[in-house]
Amino acid sequence: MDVAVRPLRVALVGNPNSGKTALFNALTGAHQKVANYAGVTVERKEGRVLAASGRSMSVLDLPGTYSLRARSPDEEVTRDAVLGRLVGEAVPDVIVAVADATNLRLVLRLILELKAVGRPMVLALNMYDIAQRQGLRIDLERLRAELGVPIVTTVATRRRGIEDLVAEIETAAGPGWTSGGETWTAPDAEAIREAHRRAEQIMRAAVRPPERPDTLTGRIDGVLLHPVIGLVVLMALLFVMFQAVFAWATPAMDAIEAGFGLIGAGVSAVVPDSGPVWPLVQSLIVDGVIAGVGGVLVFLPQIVILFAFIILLEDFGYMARAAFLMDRIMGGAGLHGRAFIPLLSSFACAIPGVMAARVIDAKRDRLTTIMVAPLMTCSARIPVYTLIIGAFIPQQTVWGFANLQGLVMFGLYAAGIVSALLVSFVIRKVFWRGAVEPFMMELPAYKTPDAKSVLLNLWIRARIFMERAARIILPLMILVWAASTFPYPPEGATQPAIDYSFAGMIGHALEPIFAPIGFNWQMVVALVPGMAAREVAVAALGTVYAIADVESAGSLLGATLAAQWSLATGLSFLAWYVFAPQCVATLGVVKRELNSWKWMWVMVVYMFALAYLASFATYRIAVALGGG
Ligand SMILES: Nc1nc2c(ncn2[C@@H]2O[C@H](COP(=O)(O)OP(=O)(O)OP(=O)(O)O)[C@@H](O)[C@H]2O)c(=O)[nH]1
Ligand SMILES: [Mg+2]
Repeated sequence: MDVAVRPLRVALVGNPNSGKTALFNALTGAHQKVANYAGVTVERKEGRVLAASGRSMSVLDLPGTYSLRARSPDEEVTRDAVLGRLVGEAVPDVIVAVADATNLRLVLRLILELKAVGRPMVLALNMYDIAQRQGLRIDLERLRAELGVPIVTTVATRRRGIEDLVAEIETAAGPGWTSGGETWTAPDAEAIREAHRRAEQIMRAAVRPPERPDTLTGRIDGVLLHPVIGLVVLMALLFVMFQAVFAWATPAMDAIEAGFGLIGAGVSAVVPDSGPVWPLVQSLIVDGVIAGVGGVLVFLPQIVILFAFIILLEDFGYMARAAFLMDRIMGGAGLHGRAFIPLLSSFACAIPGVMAARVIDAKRDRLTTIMVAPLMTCSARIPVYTLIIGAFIPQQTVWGFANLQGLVMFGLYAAGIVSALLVSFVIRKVFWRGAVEPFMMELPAYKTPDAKSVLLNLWIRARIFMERAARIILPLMILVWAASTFPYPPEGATQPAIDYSFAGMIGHALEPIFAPIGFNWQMVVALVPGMAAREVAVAALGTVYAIADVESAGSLLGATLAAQWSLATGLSFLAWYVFAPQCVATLGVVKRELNSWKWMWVMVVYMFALAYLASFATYRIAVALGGG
């Protein structure tokens, strides 16, 4: 390729949690996920920068690693990117070693390894603001001399030092490029010891310990990592989170509902309701789009509140502590300590959760984690849970302070967590035995969350939710509406029109399978498109009931369900959604990550079996107790 037009290839390499992604975002204007724990990035991501000189650069953000001697799948990505082993990808022209300036010891060894690769290199001394605040003295000249690489100090989150870094990268690359695969051989034990010695020597020569060491982190940890107090704080945080999801979201949800109600009424008023086509158009808009998509968008405030909590805790640096606290319990259930972050990510969505399992190096531990990740309560379940809780659980205060609906929500999340622990315990017992690896996660220093970055993250979450509504839910709802409307009932039909439609036929055909767990045919109609994405079930229920019974159109779905379903049926539906693998996208990712159809099918079968059993038990018990 013509050297003059080919963009300069730059790879960001460094220890986990050193700010590579923050730097990548600052360089390229991307919005990749940044958070204060190790193992956030598990894939390579590429972005473009235009240097002031007009030269174009292609920047790679990579998973964090301590060494090129990779152990886990995410570290292999980094190693292969550095060595130019990725398919269709050449070796980088410049390696940017990203270092947390407050934590140089470990990264020096990595830098020495990277130097052995022989590419031009620049050291970005990131988190320089924290280093300065602590009074850490780094002799930059000395460090530069010892390492033999140019150094730029950066504060990625404040975009400080970015231009200098770009300029240094250009200088390091020189006018021309030499390409070709790199030969790098893993160092032997003696070479590793030598690198240790060299790193210690450089530390002593160039770094003076801080005048004000970070005692705050230690003091906070004394409380938050305490085996008893720490767990109490963790439980209290979760409790407050679910209370907030219910208590604070209500006004905003009411406003959104009222908004969609107004739009629906407006459409009904504007569109004539006579003629062969107009009533159909009106039904499509009011019963299909508004009852469906609006019925899901109503849950946006809850999603935002839940994520605000999660993002704040992540940025503060609490999540790694929660992982530490849970390690004993998770280890007892046969889960690797590093499974915590993948499982935590699954609260957003099982897909990033399954991918985050790449940080686990032991194959079996990774498999176990992936198999249970979809049991964690993803945000697509929130609309389903909230709808049913709102319809069947009274809005009342228990024990004088707790909101009962919030408690039930807490219980559903707990059910997901407990079942994940139980299933992994069984997987361990049935498929393999042996000790779980000891916990090895670095505890990051506490950081004050940055308001701008929190808001940006929140916005990204909200946008994902709304885009799903537009891309997945809207088209599916048009299908559901059509299937529920056509064919028209025959002359002289006695039942509601929907009974004669395709949807009605499918629902009635499958109803016997679901009757033992208390589901009626309308619910079965909702489950089928709900396989695409869980919240579609809520949208589909909205449409099915809107078409079946005009008076319940739009915002009153909860009230309709409360009138049409027994309490036992409502609870059974909740139990179904705790366990059922109602998401084809997750199954696709599981197949891809494990490279195995077999394990994907094992997941489908075990989750459906659990769902059916749990719903059956819930329904029967509720009926026996008088809830039928
Ligand atoms: N104060 C300060 N915080 C920073 C700076 N750079 C990054 N951070 C914060 O440090 C944490 C880690 O940043 P990331 O960019 O996610 O780190 P990473 O190296 O990509 O981490 P992995 O993907 O897990 O390897 C986040 O909470 C950032 O907001 C910095 O220069 N100063
Ligand atoms: Mg990252």
